[in-house]
Amino acid sequence: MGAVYLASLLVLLSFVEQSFQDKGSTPRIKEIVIGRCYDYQFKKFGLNTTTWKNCSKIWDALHGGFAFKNPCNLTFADYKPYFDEVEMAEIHNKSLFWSGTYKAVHSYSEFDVRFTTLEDTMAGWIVNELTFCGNGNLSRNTTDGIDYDSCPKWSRSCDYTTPFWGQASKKFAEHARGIVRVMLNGSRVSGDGNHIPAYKRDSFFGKYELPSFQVEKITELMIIVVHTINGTEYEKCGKKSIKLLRDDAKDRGITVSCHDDPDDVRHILCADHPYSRECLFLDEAGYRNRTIIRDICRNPRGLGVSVKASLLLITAGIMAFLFNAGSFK
Ligand code: NFD
Repeated sequence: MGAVYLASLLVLLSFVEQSFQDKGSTPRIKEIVIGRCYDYQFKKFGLNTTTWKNCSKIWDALHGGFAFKNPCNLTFADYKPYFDEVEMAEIHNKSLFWSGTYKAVHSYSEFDVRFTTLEDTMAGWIVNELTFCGNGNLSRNTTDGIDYDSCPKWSRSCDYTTPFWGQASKKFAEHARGIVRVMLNGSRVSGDGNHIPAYKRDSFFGKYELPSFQVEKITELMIIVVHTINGTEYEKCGKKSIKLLRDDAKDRGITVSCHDDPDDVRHILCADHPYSRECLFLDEAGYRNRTIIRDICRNPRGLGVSVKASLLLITAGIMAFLFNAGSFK
């Protein structure tokens, strides 16, 4: 009898543990969404409000997708009105995908300046980092149908974020054209320090983005592998899961190139670690493995030439001015 009681208790505890997490929907989500929606359009399209979309309509479409519903029963169809309302344009040679590199990728893209991530599109920008779920038991008379107390913890039987983010990922990939980039983490570790593959077929990138590329409209998949500064390099181009990605992309007929810690990415990541070996561009033996900085700073002959050229130009300018001033008298 005791054993049966204990077993039931364990099942109940695991159910509670699986079904709920502490965090509920983001407070004031309606105001945040409408504010972000107008702010995005103001930044993108300027003051010409005639081109702006109606953000209350966008909120209604998003809210209608999950409010008053059991979050575990959502499907892609629930959020279709939101994606129809927001729309998405084709992205030529600028789309940037990522897996396990959230912080690095957004420093690199710089809100659409260099590259465009899903979070830089209107569909992703509006809700990025917000939590939202509904609850089928909430009253239609006294509540807005949003559960602010708790949203389900992820489990295979209740994956309430995929109907939104899986669909956003799919749409984003469908709109990529020309060169597409993906930034992967060659030093990826879990919370308890164990190595995680840089590319996983069951990640959003592997499951919804790679399979949704319009292959005939993609000229190249550029894989960018970054490594944690001062961290362990578990994976590099052509090895382990990065080789698997190359093979998966090639099987789809996509041309692939791969780059380990390219300089432009390294310069950005190094802003936070200026004195580490990688950021001083020193190799394992302590030798500088690049010459750009030394060439500019330590070339007195080059500097002398440019100073002389500037002096000559200034002198010529003064003489021309004096000559003109004289001829106008
Ligand atoms: P990641 P990824 N269940 O770093 N995207 O390839 C739940 F609930 O491993 C953007 O999977 O890379 N959450 C966003 C999960 C979200 C699960 C999703 C899971 N099984 C996808 N797996 C976004 N902006 O929030 C992962 N997550 C969560 C697009 C996890 O919390 C982007 O265009 C992590 O914060 C990008 O190219 C986030 O999803 C690619 O898919 C990303 O996990 C990144 O998805």
